[in-house]
Amino acid sequence: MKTHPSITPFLPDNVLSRIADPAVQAMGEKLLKGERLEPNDGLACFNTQDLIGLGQIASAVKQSRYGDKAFFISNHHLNYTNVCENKCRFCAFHRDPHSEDAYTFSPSEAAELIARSPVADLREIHLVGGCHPDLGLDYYTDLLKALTREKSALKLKAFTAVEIDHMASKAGLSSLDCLKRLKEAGLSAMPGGGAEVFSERVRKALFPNKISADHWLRIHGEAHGLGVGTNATLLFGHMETVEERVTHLFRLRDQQDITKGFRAFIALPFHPDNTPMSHLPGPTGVDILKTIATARLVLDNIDHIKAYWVMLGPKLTQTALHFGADDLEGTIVKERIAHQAGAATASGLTRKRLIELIEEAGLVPGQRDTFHKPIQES
Ligand code: V47
Repeated sequence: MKTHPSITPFLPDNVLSRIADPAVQAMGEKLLKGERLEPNDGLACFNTQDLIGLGQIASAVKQSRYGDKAFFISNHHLNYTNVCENKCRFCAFHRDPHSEDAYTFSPSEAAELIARSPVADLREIHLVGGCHPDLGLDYYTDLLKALTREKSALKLKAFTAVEIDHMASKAGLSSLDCLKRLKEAGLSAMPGGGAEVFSERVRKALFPNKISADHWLRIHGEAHGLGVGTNATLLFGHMETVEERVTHLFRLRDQQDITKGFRAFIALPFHPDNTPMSHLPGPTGVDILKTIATARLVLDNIDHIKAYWVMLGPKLTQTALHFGADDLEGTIVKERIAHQAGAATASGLTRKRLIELIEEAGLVPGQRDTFHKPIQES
């Protein structure tokens, strides 16, 4: 089955013959023939010492699709509440309802925050929060309605599968019916959070109160069936094995073969500060680049691979754009989840700075919308 566009023009002559690791070389040859990778290829990506060879192949695949372009969006991340009953061990963001710094924005407060957004050409609100024990479905639909601007280019990418499951079970609805209600209220797309790593072993240890991999994938499949495109993530660099990362990527690829609604994949490097795992170092730069390159090669049916500047930092983000990533997320304005866990990046970046980051990396910036459609510059 051929899935990759030809990467031949983008792989300089003799690159494959100069790749030191025979497993990476064999993988490059498969891709040149348009063949799909298998799990043992995914493992070879993680186990190789030849980071540059792996990166050259991943970058050739990226270039075959997008040339020298790299994409970004003018968006605003809004976390409507930090109250969460799941209490995941990797998370520094969640609070108990009565904690001093617990907060929940009312729909009108959220609308007010967005009205004051510093992003002039706002195209997307990325809206996620904790699983609050006391909010009913009306709160979520009112929130979407309060943020919807009729006849506007502004789109709402809202609620992870974990939040959808939470609000559906509290309302006594199926996740599918809940998604229908949210779509009617203005939901355009879903973010990729809450997937963590598809491993029961890790789930039991780190996020036992969260939905399982099967459940997360089922809700995304349901959204795809309703025409709501979604993203996918992998939280890595804590206690998971490389085998578990590979399984995660192949489960996403299998789901996408069936329901076809994933637009982008985002690898989320674990940030340990203020979590019960603060003794861990988080993944290295090499590990982050390998994970992004591997995602580009394995996820041949997911168009976009994001280098999330908030969690990578600007310099590694620029590098990742040469290791298979084609998108660096957006202006964001006020990021909280990674920053509570020690991210040292700015809380948001201007459109101008995102453009500079891409140009400094030797690439051509392209502004996009939520659906990854290019926006013509005015
Ligand atoms: O769901 C939580 C993860 C996610 C930590 O879909 C952590 O376009 C690292 O999903 N260290 C939120 N990661 C971020 C996210 C996202 C970001 C940008 C774009 C999109 C998109 C999605 O971050 C959470 C969780 O999986 N997370 N704690 C931590 N300590």
